[in-house]
Amino acid sequence: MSLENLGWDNYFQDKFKSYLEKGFEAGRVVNQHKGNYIVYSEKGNFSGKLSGKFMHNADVKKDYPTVGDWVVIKNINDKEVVIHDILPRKSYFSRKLSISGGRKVKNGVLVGGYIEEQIIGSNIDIAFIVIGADDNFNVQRIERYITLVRSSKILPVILLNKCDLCNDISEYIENIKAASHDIDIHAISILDKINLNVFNEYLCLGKTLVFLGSSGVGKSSIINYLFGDDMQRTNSVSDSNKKGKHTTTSPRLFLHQSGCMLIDTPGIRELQLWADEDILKESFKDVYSLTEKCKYRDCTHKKEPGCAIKMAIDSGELPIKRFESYISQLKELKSLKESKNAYYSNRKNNKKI
Ligand SMILES: Nc1nc2c(ncn2[C@@H]2O[C@H](COP(=O)(O)OP(=O)(O)O)[C@@H](O)[C@H]2O)c(=O)[nH]1
Ligand SMILES: [Mg+2]
Ligand SMILES: [Zn+2]
Repeated sequence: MSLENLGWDNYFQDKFKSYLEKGFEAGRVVNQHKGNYIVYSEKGNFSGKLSGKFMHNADVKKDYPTVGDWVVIKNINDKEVVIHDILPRKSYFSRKLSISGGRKVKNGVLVGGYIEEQIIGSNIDIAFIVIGADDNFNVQRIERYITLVRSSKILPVILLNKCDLCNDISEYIENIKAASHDIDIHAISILDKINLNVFNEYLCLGKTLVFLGSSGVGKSSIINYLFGDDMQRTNSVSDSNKKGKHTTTSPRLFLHQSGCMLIDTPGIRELQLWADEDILKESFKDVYSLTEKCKYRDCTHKKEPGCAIKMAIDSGELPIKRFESYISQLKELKSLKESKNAYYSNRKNNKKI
């Protein structure tokens, strides 16, 4: 297995230079569970543990290796490696993890308590936001995933799965389009094998793709389909049920025969955003550009004269639900900013993140 097949490129080569001189090797984390890592390198698959120095310096969750990370390793034997460092992440996405301690829901936003940034995956090129064309369909959730992916500088692509369940998908597509604008949308059905050749254009050598979405939308079914009978051979550490199919308990990276890597994630029950509010200029470009047309710079879009938002809602140009999503995410991200300040200042050694 060459490093290029695992997604290695000039960026990582450059970051790795000083380690190479010291005799270290590079590997990619494909799975982790309670301090045990599975690492792929040119020499094969290894079980990895963190070095003592690494653990001493690590402070918050974000400092620890995550699925997709390139790590600096040394072999101890033909099965085990020690992980000494993480190469800087090219991209990663995280969610806010609320750790108990006085947290409560205020105006629909979780506030208070101790928070942490939890990285779900790193060094990713494309994120598939998977949605089911069924009762679980929820535009607000799609809007949250879009903000999350956009703020990670990863290319979002929307997959509307389970199209076999409805006769007319145009309404679904329209609702998604109003929330996603220029993002590519593909309607598919894994069950009835509809439109599954869309994957061909995304499965490219060295690229890392992640599947996101609520539990039950079909992420693992898509991965099972893409691997066909190769699943067992391709990833011997995969969780499997009795039928030999893979199920998901934690994010996990799989090597696909096309030379790309796929990360399956378990459904995120509580998708709390971790992003800067500026990202809404991208994920809510339509709403944001309207706010710039309001007569007053500090318009609250409630009853000011010359409010472009109000006019757009009245004329039907801007769905009120879309505006409400924008306001709710803005509120959430502003409140996150305050908690983040406390989070950063509490860090051991005041390390820079
Ligand atoms: N009707 C229909 N059901 C599907 C389709 N794809 C997946 N499912 C079903 O949806 C359920 C959840 O699928 P799974 O892949 O485990 O979802 P995940 O939680 O997102 O990984 C399973 O019972 C699948 O058989 C589809 O295209 N159409
Ligand atoms: Mg799954
Ligand atoms: Zn206004």
